[in-house]
Amino acid sequence: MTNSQLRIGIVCYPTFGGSGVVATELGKSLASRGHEVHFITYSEPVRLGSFHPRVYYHEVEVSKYPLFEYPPYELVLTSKMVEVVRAHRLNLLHVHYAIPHASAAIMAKRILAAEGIHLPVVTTLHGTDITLLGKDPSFEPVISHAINESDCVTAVSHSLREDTLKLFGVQQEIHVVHNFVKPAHFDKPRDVQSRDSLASAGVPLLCHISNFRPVKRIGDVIRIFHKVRNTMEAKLLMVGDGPERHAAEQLASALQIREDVIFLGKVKNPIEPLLLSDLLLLPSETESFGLVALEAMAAGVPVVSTNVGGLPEVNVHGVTGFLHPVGAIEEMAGSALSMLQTPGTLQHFRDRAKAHADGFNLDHILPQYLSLYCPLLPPDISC
Ligand code: GMT
Repeated sequence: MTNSQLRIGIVCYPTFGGSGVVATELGKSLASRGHEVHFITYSEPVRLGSFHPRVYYHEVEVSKYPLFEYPPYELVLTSKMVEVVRAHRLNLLHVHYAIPHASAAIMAKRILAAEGIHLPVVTTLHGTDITLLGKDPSFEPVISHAINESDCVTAVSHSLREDTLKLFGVQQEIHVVHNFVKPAHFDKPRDVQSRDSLASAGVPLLCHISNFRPVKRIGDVIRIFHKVRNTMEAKLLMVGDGPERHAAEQLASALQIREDVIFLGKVKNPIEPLLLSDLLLLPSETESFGLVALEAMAAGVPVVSTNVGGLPEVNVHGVTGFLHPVGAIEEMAGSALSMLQTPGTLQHFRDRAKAHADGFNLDHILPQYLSLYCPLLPPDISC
């Protein structure tokens, strides 16, 4: 095998969601190992940051032609994939999230095949593409087709793999590759000034980070905190924004804890507020993995979460935090208090959370992706 580097296209949602974060960090890491990485998406991925050697960004711009009541994003994305593969002689396309990325990639693969260009497609399933959209019959045939026609399919947890097999007519093997963190991102001293601006010394700071969609059960976050607040002084940091924010603010007012709940809005890098926090609340209805739980743990922040989906593969009950059934507000508040009321106990959980997160170090996960890419690549590509 000679030393030709991989030229890979990565397609993802560029926004704050975990799938975009995972795709972006994976791409940056491949580039830092000498591979050429082309992001194809409708705006610059939020975690891309400044210039990185061997990283390129191709924007997908949808025409505003007046006849289009629904702009055909998937078609424009497909054409962009074809254009970038041709122009940069990509060896592989890795698409994150089934709809519309995997289906567009399969169409691009067909178009290129007609020109004699072989384009392997790796699809990573992230969660809501399967657990929410997958339940909608209007998407089922497209998602099944995209999964079956991909050259390799991965899911971010065993739980998501099981859900995919249950919900879709899938003949493909589905490989589990867990999400990851880069420990270097978390090796920062606590910014005491910022911490003091949120909560006085000795007052615990609880945190929730999400897109504030119904699936995150934002009302439960506020109710759990209310119970904690009834027992001890504490503050809650709400990071993110979305459809449930207004209701959450109203609930906090109704429960008379509004002044102890800080709604920060969207933050580009959630690691910063995590590094100031003492505990993460994640009472989601469903969570294929829960990247924010892993990021919290890597920041030395224990997690009180539900025991759904992939969360038990990340958060270990009684070790890195606690897991309870969906809606078990009393139990989740009790677990939070059991850690927060004794500083020694909290420190044990913090240490174990950080140690456990190291098992999800990008250095362990990247080789798993490379070993899946390798058999799909020409023999002269080093992987
Ligand atoms: O939470 C969402 O709805 C956004 C979605 C995304 O695109 O980031 O999150 C899913 O993918 C993440 C990255 O793999 C997982 O960590 C989240 O658990 C998953 N969300 C759900 O399953 C609800």
